[in-house]
Amino acid sequence: MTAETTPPIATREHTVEGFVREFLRELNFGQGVDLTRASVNDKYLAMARTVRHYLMTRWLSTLRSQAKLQAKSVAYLSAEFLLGRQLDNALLASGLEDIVKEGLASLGIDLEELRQAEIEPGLGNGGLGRLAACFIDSLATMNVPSIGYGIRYEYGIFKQTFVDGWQVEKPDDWLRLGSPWEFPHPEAAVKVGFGGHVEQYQDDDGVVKRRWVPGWSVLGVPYNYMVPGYDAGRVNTLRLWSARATRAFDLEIFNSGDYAEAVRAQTFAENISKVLYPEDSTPQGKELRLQQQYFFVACSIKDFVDQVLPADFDLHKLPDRIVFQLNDTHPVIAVPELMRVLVDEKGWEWDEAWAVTKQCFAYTCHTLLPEALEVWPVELLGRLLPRHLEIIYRINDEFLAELRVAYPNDELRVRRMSIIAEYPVRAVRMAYLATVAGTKVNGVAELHSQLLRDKVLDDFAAYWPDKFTNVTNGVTPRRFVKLSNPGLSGLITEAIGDGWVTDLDQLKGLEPLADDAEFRRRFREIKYANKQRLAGVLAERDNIVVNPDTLFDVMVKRLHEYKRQTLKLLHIVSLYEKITTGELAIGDVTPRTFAFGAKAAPGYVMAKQIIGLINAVGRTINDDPALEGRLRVAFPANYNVTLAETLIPAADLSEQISLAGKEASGTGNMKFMLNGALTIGTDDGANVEIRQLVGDENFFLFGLTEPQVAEVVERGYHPSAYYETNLDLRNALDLIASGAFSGGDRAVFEPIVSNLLNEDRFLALADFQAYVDAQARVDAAYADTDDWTRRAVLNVARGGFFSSDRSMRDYIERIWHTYPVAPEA
Ligand code: 26V
Repeated sequence: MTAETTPPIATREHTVEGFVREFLRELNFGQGVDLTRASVNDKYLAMARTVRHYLMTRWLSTLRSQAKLQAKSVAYLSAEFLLGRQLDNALLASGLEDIVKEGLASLGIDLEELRQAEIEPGLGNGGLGRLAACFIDSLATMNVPSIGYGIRYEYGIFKQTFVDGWQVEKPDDWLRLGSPWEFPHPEAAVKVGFGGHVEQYQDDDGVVKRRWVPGWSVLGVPYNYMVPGYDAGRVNTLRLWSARATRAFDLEIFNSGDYAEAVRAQTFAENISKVLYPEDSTPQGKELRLQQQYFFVACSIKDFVDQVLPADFDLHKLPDRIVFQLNDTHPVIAVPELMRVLVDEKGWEWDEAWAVTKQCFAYTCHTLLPEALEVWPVELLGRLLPRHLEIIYRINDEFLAELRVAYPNDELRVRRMSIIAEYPVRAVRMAYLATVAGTKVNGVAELHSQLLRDKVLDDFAAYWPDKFTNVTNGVTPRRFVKLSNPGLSGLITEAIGDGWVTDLDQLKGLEPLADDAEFRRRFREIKYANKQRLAGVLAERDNIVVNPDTLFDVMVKRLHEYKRQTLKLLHIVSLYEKITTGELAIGDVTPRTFAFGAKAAPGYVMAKQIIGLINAVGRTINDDPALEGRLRVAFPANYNVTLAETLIPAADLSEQISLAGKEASGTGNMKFMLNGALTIGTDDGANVEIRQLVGDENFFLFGLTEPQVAEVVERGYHPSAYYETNLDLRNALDLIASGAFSGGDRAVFEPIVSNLLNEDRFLALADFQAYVDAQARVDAAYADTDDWTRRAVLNVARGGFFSSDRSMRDYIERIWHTYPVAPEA
């Protein structure tokens, strides 16, 4: 279309009056209520839709310029996007905060109340899902053409409640009050097949070919979400798929007259996007999970090829137009799916299709735990996706043939590298498939990438050294500093201007201010106010009382043995034990609030036990008058993005205490640093880089290093030896075993104690003394309040590297080779 014939896009008036008018229109005509009778939810929905309208012009012009320019895009394929609340982010991106506040106030409405009405979309488990959300925020802000593809789970990560201190899960019905941020497009639904068989046939030229005849199919309905960049950049799209029964399903069964069966079939189809799997470390190998993976990936590829690309697009040029980034192995089935589309549907030769396919993918690995590496039994994959299994076999055959040429006398190595595992059952190793198909494979922090190369994927790194690279994770400063810490943001902006929000390296400019007493005083004041704010939230939300005058020592992350919440607990129990026995005078104890936030996978028995123990210890300590309130344990239930936004800015101390070599990166560690907490941590994941940047003197390092861990394990680890020789440790463990925290019942926490004494897979006992010593250094440092603040300022000043904008730049330069494209004015 020429400029003259390009249809106009509506705009909105950026004034208080304009906003009020739009808001009332939404309330009256959208919600169908009068202001005087409107519920909080009515007002929230009307306001959300109004704010959304203000972003629409940018969204439409982004889409328009993308259609016109056909610039190379990133498709971020992820089973999880842990978005957090949308309203604040949309207000920030649209620059409407002040207008909205004033406009609502003029109607007697409190913005804060409406903010609280939003239920966060918790469509992820933890770090991996939140990382995806940070990345799409950065891509939009940096004007990079991109689209996120994922699943619109009807139920996100479960809601955690505590009953007598034990975790009880409740469904997360996040859509119950309606979701104003999504745009459903049922008319654009795509069909996805499952099951059935593969048949052979002759094409018109008499060539023998194979094609898939699915046994059943479902529809994927796209729901679009705006991903607004900060400050007038692009508004990109996140497209989440929801499963529906096909019409054929309904009609067929309706015709057979079995109404109940028709409804059952519908339910069956819709189950696919019903619920997010809450296990984030031990894949259960569940059929429904594989259905989810194939479902969203098949929808996404079809969407991109049939809808996003112009009808006349030459698919041979696909690698110039798209890169599919595989967020862990969850979407890896996209590889055989693209092959199937090109070979079976488009009629390409195998080699031609493979040449294109292997240029279209890149793979990010997010773990090091062997048990977290996804493997799909051939039996299951063949039953659900028979054609894909054939394709995987052929990819593997050709790969192994290539290897036999490269390593003619090393059949052992060839077998090791096979995409198909033979033991304990024949199964497809998804990480290997991703590595074979991807142009690049990256880990998420320096140490992690190195361990991937040296251990997990060593054979592949030897064969393709250039394929492997590192991109250290990052977090979005918009949500995790600007929005969640307005006090600190204001102070920073006052000192160095507001460029840091999109160029976080500018925080460097704060460094000299670490030596400015007045700056430190104000910094401290802000931290104190954040603690007060948190205290208010915890009182209201969880009925938990905390004292802002104590050191806030915070550990928030999924509950997992490798992350070692028990190590922190042993420190707390040890302190308590010493106080009760009189070894330590209460007056000598640094007043601390030990905060935890953690969900355990519902089937992870040990993790749930640990939650029970943390709460039991907390109850005992919080109720013991002898402690004079100097020690408190605060474990608010249902830690989520929203709570993180008040917890992290209030922290003094960030606990990053995983066993070295186990935490791929961590991203909470970065959020704490940027909010002025000091880290106590092991040499693991991104902690390594944090410490390098902030300097040893501003980081409390402890514990075995990864090579030391490997050596200890190699020699044979005996946790009981630590129990025998370390009196403090023994006393702490004995106190737990005695039933002191379980009303005298010794059986309750026996499994935890005996696990630590006999197995202790993650060497908590080996690191106990080093950890306690590091905590003593924390106490000493904290005693000098002003110097602590100086170090906290340095943490902020040196944290710029951890912006997800920088991560995106790294992906763009080293993996994607895409370019920014600003939307049309
Ligand atoms: C695995 C599985 C297994 C099957 C069931 C569902 C499910 C869901 C998620 C996962 C992912 C586990 C890997 C993961 O979350 N890794 C984390 O990624 C963060 C971002 O890179 C990183 O900071 C954390 O260190 C890493 O543990």
